[in-house]
Amino acid sequence: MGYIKDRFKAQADTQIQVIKGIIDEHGNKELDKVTIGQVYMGMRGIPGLVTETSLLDANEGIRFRGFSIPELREKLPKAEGGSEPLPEGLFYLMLVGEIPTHEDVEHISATWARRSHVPNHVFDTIEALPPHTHPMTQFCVAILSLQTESKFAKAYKEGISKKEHWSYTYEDAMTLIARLPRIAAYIYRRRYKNGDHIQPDGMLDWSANFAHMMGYDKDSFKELMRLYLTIHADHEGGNVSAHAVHLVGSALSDPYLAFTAGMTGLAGPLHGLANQEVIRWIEELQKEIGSECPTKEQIAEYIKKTLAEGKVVPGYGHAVLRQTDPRFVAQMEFAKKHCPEDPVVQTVWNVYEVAPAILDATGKIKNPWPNVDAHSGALLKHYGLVEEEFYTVLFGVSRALGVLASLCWDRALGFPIERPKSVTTEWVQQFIGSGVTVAG
Ligand code: CMX
Repeated sequence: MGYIKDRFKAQADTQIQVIKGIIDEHGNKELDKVTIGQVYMGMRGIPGLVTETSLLDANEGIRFRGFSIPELREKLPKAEGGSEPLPEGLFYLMLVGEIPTHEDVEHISATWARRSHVPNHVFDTIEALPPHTHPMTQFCVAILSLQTESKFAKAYKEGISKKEHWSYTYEDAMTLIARLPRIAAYIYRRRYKNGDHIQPDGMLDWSANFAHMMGYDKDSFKELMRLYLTIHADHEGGNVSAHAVHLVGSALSDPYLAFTAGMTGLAGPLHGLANQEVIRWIEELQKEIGSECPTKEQIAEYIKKTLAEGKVVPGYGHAVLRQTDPRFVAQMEFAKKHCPEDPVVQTVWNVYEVAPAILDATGKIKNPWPNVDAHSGALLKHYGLVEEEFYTVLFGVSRALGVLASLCWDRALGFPIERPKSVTTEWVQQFIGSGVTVAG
């Protein structure tokens, strides 16, 4: 067993005792009240699951094991000569609960490089899809086809003790994460670069190798990838992609099946696909105005038009956050350093200056501030990665780190199958005792 796996197991064993104590002593304590409004409106704010890897504060933003994004950018190990955190380090932090050393991070990079070989049938499966298939669909299909490699599924079939579930889940998680960049890069080159594929470079870290396989070898793009793959990794457990992985995983579906569920959820425009939608929205705005850099007044008019047409302004709003997303801020800081003059970046910043007041004035949008997706496309486009349909795949590669670390925790802590109670409106009406009946 690798030493990081040992460390994870030791942490999990301690946590099992902590949780046992909490349930024994406080298991009947009421955590919160659930309102009928919450039941109808997407279960907002109901504390209903435990996710150990990160916690979201509505005003402060995400903290990974207690560390904010600015703290992670400062404390996590970096590539030689680089200034952005290595996502390998964040994975270690989410898994083990401590800031890793350089050696720990190098160990993970090397492990993932060693496990990155993707079997040919996965490429054959991708090739069976029409080339114009949306990259997120290709990504989901490819991950499913990789399920043949699941050590968990094989061991379960052979009959293993519940106590061993975590170990096979861990192995699958490590292998799946190791292979995702190759799969994603393959889809990118197939769809947009005439299938002119680039072989991996096993000497590079996970993000740099991903950038390399997509065809982007500039150092600052590799830095962007390290930042990007770090900040998109996790956003506590209730968001669609994380929750889907947890839910499907709770049925003991193996990590490949569970992760695919998360990715099909990430592919929705109100979740991860918003990064594609943001760039489309900006391009349509530029086209309509006839300028690369529309003025703030023109942007304001376009936002009002979007709202009047009954559409959402992509990249703005959030189900939990009530402030500017620190992931937006981190990308803004990166852009200030590397490409402050870029017209799309400038437009993103100008939207940021005018959109919140307009969205707030509607009186119904609870969070008028930008989320992570409002900025990411502008940075990618700056480096020539202009194919916005691919953006959510990048988000997905990063999200694997958080949701698969969480799945390891779910299995190590022995969480049961998830099965909340649902009710009918008739039940609600009886509960209220109003006697209201449905018209007609
Ligand atoms: N533009 C227009 N209307 C918006 C809006 C936006 N950016 N954000 C919220 N609203 C609307 C909602 O559609 C809802 O309208 P109705 O009452 O007519 O149904 C109303 O405002 C209240 O919504 P809310 O409580 O403020 O927001 P929700 O928790 O329901 O939804 C989210 C959150 C993210 C889906 C929503 O803000 C949205 O659609 N934003 C645009 C898409 C986006 O950027 N998604 C990415 C989120 C981050 C991520 O997961 O990657």
